[in-house]
Amino acid sequence: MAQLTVNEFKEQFKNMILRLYAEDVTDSDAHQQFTALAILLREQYAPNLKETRQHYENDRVKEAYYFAIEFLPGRMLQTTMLNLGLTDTITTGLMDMGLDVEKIIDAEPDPGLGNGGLGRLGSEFLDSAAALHMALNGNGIRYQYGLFRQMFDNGFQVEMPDDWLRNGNSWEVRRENRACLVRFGGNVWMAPDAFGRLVPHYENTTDVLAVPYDTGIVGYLNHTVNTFRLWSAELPTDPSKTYNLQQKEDVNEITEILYPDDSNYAGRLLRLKQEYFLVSAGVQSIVRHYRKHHRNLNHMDATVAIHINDTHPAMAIPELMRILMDEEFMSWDQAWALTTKVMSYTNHTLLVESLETWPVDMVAQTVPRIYQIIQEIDRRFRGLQIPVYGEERVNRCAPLGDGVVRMAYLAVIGSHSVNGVAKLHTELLESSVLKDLYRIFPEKFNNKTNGVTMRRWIQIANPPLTKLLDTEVNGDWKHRPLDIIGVQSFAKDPTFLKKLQEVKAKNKRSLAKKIREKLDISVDPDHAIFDVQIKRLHAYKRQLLHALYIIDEYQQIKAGQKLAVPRVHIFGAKAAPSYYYAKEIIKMINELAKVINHDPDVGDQLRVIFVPNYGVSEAEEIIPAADVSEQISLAGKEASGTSNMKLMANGAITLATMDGANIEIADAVGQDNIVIFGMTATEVAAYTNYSSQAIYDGDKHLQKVVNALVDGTIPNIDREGRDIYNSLLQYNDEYYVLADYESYAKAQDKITALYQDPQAWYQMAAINIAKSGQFSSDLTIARYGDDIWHLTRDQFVN
Ligand code: F58
Repeated sequence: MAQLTVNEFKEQFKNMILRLYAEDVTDSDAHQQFTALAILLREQYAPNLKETRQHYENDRVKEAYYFAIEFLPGRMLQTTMLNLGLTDTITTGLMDMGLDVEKIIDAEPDPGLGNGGLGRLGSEFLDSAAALHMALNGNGIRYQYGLFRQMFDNGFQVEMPDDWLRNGNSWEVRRENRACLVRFGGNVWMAPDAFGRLVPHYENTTDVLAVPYDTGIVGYLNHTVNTFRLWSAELPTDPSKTYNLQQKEDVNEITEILYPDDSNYAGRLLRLKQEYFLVSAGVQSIVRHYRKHHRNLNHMDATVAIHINDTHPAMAIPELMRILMDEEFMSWDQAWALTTKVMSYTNHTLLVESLETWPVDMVAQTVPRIYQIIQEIDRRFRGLQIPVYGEERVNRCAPLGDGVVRMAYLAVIGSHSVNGVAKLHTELLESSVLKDLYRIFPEKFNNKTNGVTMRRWIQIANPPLTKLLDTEVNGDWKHRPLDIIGVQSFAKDPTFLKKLQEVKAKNKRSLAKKIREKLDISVDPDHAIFDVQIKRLHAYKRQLLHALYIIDEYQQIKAGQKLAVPRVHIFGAKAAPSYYYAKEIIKMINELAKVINHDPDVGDQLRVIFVPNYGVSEAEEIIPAADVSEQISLAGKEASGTSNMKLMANGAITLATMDGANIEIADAVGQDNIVIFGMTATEVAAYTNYSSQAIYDGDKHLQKVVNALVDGTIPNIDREGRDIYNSLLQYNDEYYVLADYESYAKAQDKITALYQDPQAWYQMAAINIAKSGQFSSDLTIARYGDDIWHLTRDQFVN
């Protein structure tokens, strides 16, 4: 691709504004400028997108398709400029024209097509795969409304619709010529066709047109541009059919909204339809593409891998079976052998209540042919395994049981690879959640610890750190994430540590400025510790534990003590709209914030900031400014976590339980460079006689902290305070908050002590940055490619 000069860019940009809006640049607004830029960039990479596709096709490159019910791409302007190597050219050009670059960046809507970590991980993988020349395609749903926009009204979470497509989406290309029909409902029966082959016959089905919208995923400074495909549901275009308004609404509804559930899966018919819609459209288009160059599908596994990200796309297994048998006339055995070679599955949760199940009646009615195939998978699984493993075990782990389809079991049985997302998580899958299937298929199980893309989380989010690393660190950390280890040699160099401290101070000041502008709260970036907990609001993640410590600090101040170091506690968290308890925690923290932030006794010592509408863009502002990374889930509950990795890479010190990937972070940085507290997963599992009341009764200090929930210390939370108090005492504190409190408070005190020695603190920060390379999603995706999908890739990664 020819590189643009600044002048060429300015010329092209002005022309683009003129062509799109019939206006001069000077009259255009930030949104128009963003749109013009996006289209200009798309034109820049279009030839590479075409060539990448042709290369994959002509050279029979194996391609993997990552199916996920959600993705969280984040804004794409900066990543695209970075990956094309155009950041400097474009920012210089825009500034020359007197335009406000930051405003243009902010004009891009942040597509909230996911709930949290799972969706974000999918997008990080797409970015990393393109960087490594790996042929990885994303397949998801083009929700018209993303995850709700969170606002606070009187401290309560209020959910507003996220109409992210209101002004169109400049990155995507609609490809109606690649649309497919997805069949729902009706009746199906098997009968011979004209050639005497047993095939399904359908009547009264509802057919939905799946239209793909493709977005290019640009590889970092290389020529690869992969495809991220989102499907939208529409009425079929068959002119012989007419549809009434209701039918039109029923179809549109399928891709209208993203379910805003973070972990408790909602067993709703519409969700089931979304799942089948995604996999049917996706698998059909893969098969059609493959068929362009092959006479049959017999060796499809040589060039196609399909990845099921959590169980939501698990019907890809029976869907591929359906196509292979009903349309390609393969035998069951041949189709099954091929399907299991093509499919692989990642599990993202240890919460048993989050494992997806669907009532068999619902599945039978919504996707009757798929249900027949699941029944046959179940029948054959039982027939094969009962003689070896006995009826009891096989009953426990068969795809059908208790009147439901158990999606995780279906996914394991129909895949050749099953992975967890952190070492502990994979071990716990093997020993508990999936233990029966692990016994039967041990060879399928493997671990792939999550990772994060340093391009977004360092290069884009943290320019001052990027500059420091560029000038001080040998090697090519931007291409070889492990090279960031070079920072380690400066960990005892006072000049370097001073520079690192300045980087952090700068980022804290810009966050403080934004907090003042947006929330009208002043925080002290120069003296306070910025203590950050950003993740979905869930009881197991224990934002409550963090809040109790803030109450503790507040009580100390009210008792006339002075905090040794001022603190700014920063939260970002959405609660599922139906998750009542989580919303009560939000209300409580907001009211606590109000009291503390306005109490003259507090002065500058303590602030509580609850950043509304936490998402990818908010994370990019908060993470570079964090001193402390709160990763305080009850051990054994968090599959991996990924904010832990983003925060350590930005030099925050992790305050953590031994859960998820925190354990691997602790191993990497060593016990001196992380602050660990609380029970281990093994201790939690063994703690069967837990009494939160006994802990409360035996600890006067803790009593005072917990009582603040109900004694009026925090106004306006009569109901919420009481409910939370009861969850801790009356309902025996399901997530062991009180059990871990003392240890947590001590760990927080340790943070305060460490922070008072800047040299020691920034030495820890330096080690964290140095060791963050191993958590790059470039490395993670390379392992998926090597071990699971068998893709080729650039060797240019450690
Ligand atoms: C998260 N899951 C895990 N689920 O909780 C986290 O530990 C892990 O790091 C991350 O996946 C990536 O592996 C998660 O984000 C969801 O958001 C689902 C969305 C669909 C409904 C069920 C929850």
